[in-house]
Amino acid sequence: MKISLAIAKEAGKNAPIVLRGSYTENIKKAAKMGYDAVEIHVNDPKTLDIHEIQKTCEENNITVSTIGTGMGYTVDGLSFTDQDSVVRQKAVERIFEHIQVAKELNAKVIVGSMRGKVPNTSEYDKYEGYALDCFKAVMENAEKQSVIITLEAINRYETNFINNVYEGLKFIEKVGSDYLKLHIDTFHMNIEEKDLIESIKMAKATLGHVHFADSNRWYPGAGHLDFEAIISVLKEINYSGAIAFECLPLPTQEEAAVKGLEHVKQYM
Ligand code: LER
Ligand code: MN
Repeated sequence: MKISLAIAKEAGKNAPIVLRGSYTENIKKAAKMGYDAVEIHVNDPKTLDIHEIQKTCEENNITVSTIGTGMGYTVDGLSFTDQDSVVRQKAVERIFEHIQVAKELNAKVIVGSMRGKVPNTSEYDKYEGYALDCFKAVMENAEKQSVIITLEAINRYETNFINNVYEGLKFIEKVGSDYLKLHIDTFHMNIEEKDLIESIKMAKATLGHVHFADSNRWYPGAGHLDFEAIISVLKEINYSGAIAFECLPLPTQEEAAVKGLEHVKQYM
């Protein structure tokens, strides 16, 4: 399991992105701290200097685990459940662009916030259908490019659509692509799962990506989650993907990155 760190050029004060600023500077910083990988959060992937990122990664012996796409929703309002088919199409096209970049960086693409919300639960099937159509288009493209897409289960205060492992697995089954994997986030799981450990066992081979943040969304070790037990069950199910720290940059960006890694490393 590789340990990765969420980075972005710019992110909101309350966004769970640890290092903010120049991608290449933060890739170097993460490598120096001892991280194996970075998770690049970006709104428009066309703005990334792929060649520079590849070069910096090679020179610093670090990789890109994942591309975080949530800003497509939080900044540009693009989602797979939008009432407007033009917006849904734009959301799909944005993910196509992320897939292109991910292929070059040998990374996976996260679909979290961009799956959207169900605005009217009495029409749940209609909105789920919109999302299914979008995912099917995305997976056709991802399969051609051999890029894995990860669907993140997100807590009820951010979306009412796919909140837990069970719902994620059911949806992935409906899409029916081996390139679509489940993505868990310990912060969301602490709100939604009856038992984190049992839910990770349920995800098993379908698990494709993991976000670590503690119960308060600070770095691992700053809250009350049992990361020893979580890492132990990830090993038990033979999870071989990345664990990316997606947490608040508190008390400072550097302290969150260093202390979180120190806490988790003792259980690896
Ligand atoms: C994205 O990975 C996530 O966990 C969301 O809660 C972002 O706010
Ligand atoms: Mn997350």
